[in-house]
Amino acid sequence: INDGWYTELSPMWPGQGLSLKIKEILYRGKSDFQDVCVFESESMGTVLLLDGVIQATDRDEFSYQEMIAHIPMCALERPAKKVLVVGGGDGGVLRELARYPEVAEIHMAEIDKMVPEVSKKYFPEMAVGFTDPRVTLHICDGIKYVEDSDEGAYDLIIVDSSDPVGPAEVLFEKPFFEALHRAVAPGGIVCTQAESLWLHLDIIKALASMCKEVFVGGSVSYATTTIPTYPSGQIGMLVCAKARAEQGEGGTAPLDPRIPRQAEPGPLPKLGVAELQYYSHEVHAAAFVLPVFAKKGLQGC
Ligand code: AAT
Repeated sequence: INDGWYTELSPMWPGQGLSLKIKEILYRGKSDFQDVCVFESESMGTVLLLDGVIQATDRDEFSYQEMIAHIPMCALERPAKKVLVVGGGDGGVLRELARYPEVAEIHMAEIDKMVPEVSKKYFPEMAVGFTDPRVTLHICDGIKYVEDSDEGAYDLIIVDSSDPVGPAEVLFEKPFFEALHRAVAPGGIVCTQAESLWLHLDIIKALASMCKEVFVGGSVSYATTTIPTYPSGQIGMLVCAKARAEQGEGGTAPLDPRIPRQAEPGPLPKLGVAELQYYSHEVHAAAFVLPVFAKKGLQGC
């Protein structure tokens, strides 16, 4: 924070840093896990930082939150009934899941209780997700929560995690993915935040190969979205489908997540959830089409 400007610096994107002009700092605190800061920016609305890294801004959060929720939800063959969100303490992904009437239970495992508290105060449009009666919030380490879950307990698990420096480091390692694979039902999906093609092709490649080792008989695909306030303006997710239980013909073919199978979800006036702003079935299919350098870079993993 310098001369009224904030610059996002991290060893994960050396030599570059997005700058935003600050109107007013609204909150600065230190939780047991990270520095938490909220400021009003001149161009992007209210901004949430964890350890100095942008997690969400009013202006563009819908891109990431809609895509990480609706791509897997719409790719599933049957509507999800039980969903787990790991991380995601701002509530934005919960808001997106709330759009689906078929969902019966939404569990969240967020490590830091300060994130939902701050979000409820400064980001009402994201935190509205917490007011859905189907949501249960557990404050605990995501890996512990997933390891303690019953086998096949969830139709979908969304890992809305911060970058692999700090408390989220474990969420990028193999033991966590083995636990996720166990906790998701056959034919279900695990969808995790998977960083930027421009900056982290090596991380994505390693993550995708590891997921392929874990999701034997299933499928692993990278989907991309644009978002101006994440590093290099782009982020993606790995969509990992668990092999289906054998059920006769076609039962063993892995799910192709590029095909949307469930209807686009609508608004939810009761909770104050507006129309979708980014996701559509057209955008869903296009998200899996990668530029040549990325397709080449991820080949064979
Ligand atoms: N939807 C906003 C985007 C995020 S939030 C990431 C969340 O993951 C944070 O609330 C953080 O407290 C939580 N978190 C970190 N580690 C763990 C853990 N081990 N268990 C559970 N929750 C955890 C992601 C932004 C991506 C930024 C891209 N540069």
